[in-house]
Amino acid sequence: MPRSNDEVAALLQEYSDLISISGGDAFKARAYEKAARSVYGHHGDVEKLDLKGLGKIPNVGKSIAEKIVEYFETGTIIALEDLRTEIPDGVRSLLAIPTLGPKKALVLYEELRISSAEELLGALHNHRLRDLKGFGPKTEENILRGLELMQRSGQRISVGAALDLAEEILAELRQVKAVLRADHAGSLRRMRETIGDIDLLVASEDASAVMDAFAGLPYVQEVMARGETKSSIRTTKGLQVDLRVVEPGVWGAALQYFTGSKAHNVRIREIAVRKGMKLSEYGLFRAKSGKLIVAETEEEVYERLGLPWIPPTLREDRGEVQAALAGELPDLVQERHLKGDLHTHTDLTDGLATLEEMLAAAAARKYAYYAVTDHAELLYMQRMTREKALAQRKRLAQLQKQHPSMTLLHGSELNIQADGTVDWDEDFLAGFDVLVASVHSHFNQSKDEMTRRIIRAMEHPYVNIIGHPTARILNRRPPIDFDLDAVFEAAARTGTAMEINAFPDRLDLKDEHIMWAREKGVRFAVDTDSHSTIHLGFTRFGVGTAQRGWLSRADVINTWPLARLRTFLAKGRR
Ligand code: DGT
Ligand code: CA
Ligand code: CA
Ligand code: ZN
Repeated sequence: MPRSNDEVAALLQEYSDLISISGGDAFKARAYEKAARSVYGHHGDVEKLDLKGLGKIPNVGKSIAEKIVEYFETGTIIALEDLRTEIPDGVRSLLAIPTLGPKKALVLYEELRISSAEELLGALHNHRLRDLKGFGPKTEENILRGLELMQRSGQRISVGAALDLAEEILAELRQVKAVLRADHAGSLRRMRETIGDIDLLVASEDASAVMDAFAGLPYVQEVMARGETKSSIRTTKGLQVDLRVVEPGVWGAALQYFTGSKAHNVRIREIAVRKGMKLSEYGLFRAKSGKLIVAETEEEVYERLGLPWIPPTLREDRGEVQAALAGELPDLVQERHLKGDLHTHTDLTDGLATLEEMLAAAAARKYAYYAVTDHAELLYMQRMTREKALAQRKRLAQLQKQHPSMTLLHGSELNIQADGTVDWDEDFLAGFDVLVASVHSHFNQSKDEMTRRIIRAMEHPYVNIIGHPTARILNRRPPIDFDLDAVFEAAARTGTAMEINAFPDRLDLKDEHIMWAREKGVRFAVDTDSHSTIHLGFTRFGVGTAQRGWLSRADVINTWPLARLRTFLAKGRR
C-alpha cells in the first residue's frame, strides 16, 4: 500500500473527527470519513494523481481533492490546521480511547474539563460521569473497557502496518551495494498479530556502510542507537526498527536467533546443551573446543540439533519443539493452497470497488472459485434489499462467461441479531450459494446471551460461516464475550465453519482460539473480507494466523476443491 495513501487517509479521518468534535456538520464529517476509507483502499499512489484523477476515487469530491493536492504541494492543509488550533489537544487525545466517540469526548471536555485519559479515569472512579446527559452505567463500562484496551495494547502496531513498512525499508536496503542479503526477523516473521518493534537482519562485509544507509532512510525521525553491528531508529510514525548486520557466513544462525521467540530459543538451546553444543547468533559450536559446527542456514542449525526446520509461525514454545522431535509437526496450510475467497464485498454495500473490478482482481489471483457476500438488509445503513441482491445475482451469472476458470458464488453476509436470528426467510436464503453470518451489533450482551445467540445462528440450516467470530478490532474494539468451548463444539456439530478474517486489524479468530477450535474438530475459512481490490492480498495475514493456529490444508474449507466445498456448504439445506 503506498505510504502517501496512508498519510492522506489519516489526515482525512482526523479532519472528520475534528469536525464532529467541534459540533460541525455531521454530513460533512461522514463525507470525510468515507473519503478517508476510499483513499486508504485505493490501489494507486494518490500522490501521483491530479485533481481530475483524485476526483475519480469514490467518495472524493472536488473540495476533498483540493485538500489532498494542497497537502502534497504545501505539506499541510490549512482547514485542518485551523481546526487543530481551535480544538484543545486534550480532547483530541481523548479520541485515542477506542470506545469513546467524538461527541462524548466533547461533552467530557466542555462539562468537566476532562482532557486526558488519566483525568477521565479519575472522573470515572469518582462517579462524576453519572450526571452527564447521555452517559449511563453502560457508557461508563464501555469507557473503562476502552481505557483498559488502550493500556494493554500499548505501542504495539498491527502486523499489516509493520509488514508494509518493513518491506519498504528492506527494498531500500537491498539497493545498497554493501547489502548482500536483507530480511525481517522477530515477531513480524512469526506473524504475531501485533508487533512491538521491527527487527531487520542484513548480511554484509561492510557493516558501517549499511548503518549509514539505514540512518539516512527517509522514515527516520531519530537514531536511537548506533553501533558497529546494531542500530535502532524511531520512524516518523513512532515505531522502532532494529537492524543487525552479520557476516554472510552466519546468516542462518543469526536469522534463527533474531526470529525468536525468546521462549522457543530457550528450548532449542536446551537441546544444544544436552548434545554438548552451544548455540548463539553466531552459530552452533562444540561446547568444549568452541569449534564452529554450522551457521550458514537455519535448516542446518535445526538439522544438527536433530530437528526438522520449524516454520517461524510455530516458534512460540507451544509444543512445536516436542512435535518436531517426534516428527509430528503439522503440514501447515500455505497461501498457494487457497482456492478462493468466501467473504468479500462490492460497492453495492460498503465496498469501494465494483463487482467487475473485484472479479478481475480475484481472477488475477487464479482462484478456482470466488464468493461475493455483500451485507444483508438488517444492517440498515447498507441499504440492501432483496431486489438489489437478486439483481446482483443476475449480473454475476452474466459475468461468469467472462471468467470461465473461476466459479462465481453468490453469497451474503447476514447479521446475527441479538436473539440469534438472521436476515431473510429460508426460501430467500435458499437462492444463495454461501452464507456468512456475523455479529455487527449488541456487542455488550452477557456471556450467556452471546453464547446462545451465536449457537442459534450456527444451528440455522443455511448459515455456513461465522464471520469475524469475536468481532474485535485490534486497538479499537475488544472482543465479544462467549463460551469458546460451547461455540466451537456447536460449530463442529452443525457443520459451520469459523472464519479466520484476514483483515490485519481483525485477525479473528486469533491463533490461540484457532488451536482450541481445531481440537474440537472445527473447520475454518480463511477469508479477506475485502472491501477493495487491494484487500484481496490480505490472505497472507490470514494464512499466517492459520499457521499460528497449527492448521493444515485439510482444516481450511477454501483450500478444498469446489465439489467438496459444495457438499460442506449444503449443510442442513433441504
Ligand atoms: P516484539 O518486538 O515485542 O513484537 O517481539 P519480538 O519477538 O520481535 O522481540 P524482540 O524485538 O525483543 O527480539 C527479537 C528476537 O530476538 C526475539 O524474538 C528473540 C531474539 N532475542 C532478543 N533478545 C533475546 C534474549 O535475551 N535471549 C534470546 N534467546 N533471544 C533474544
Ligand atoms: Ca521485534
Ligand atoms: Ca527488537
Ligand atoms: Zn464483511
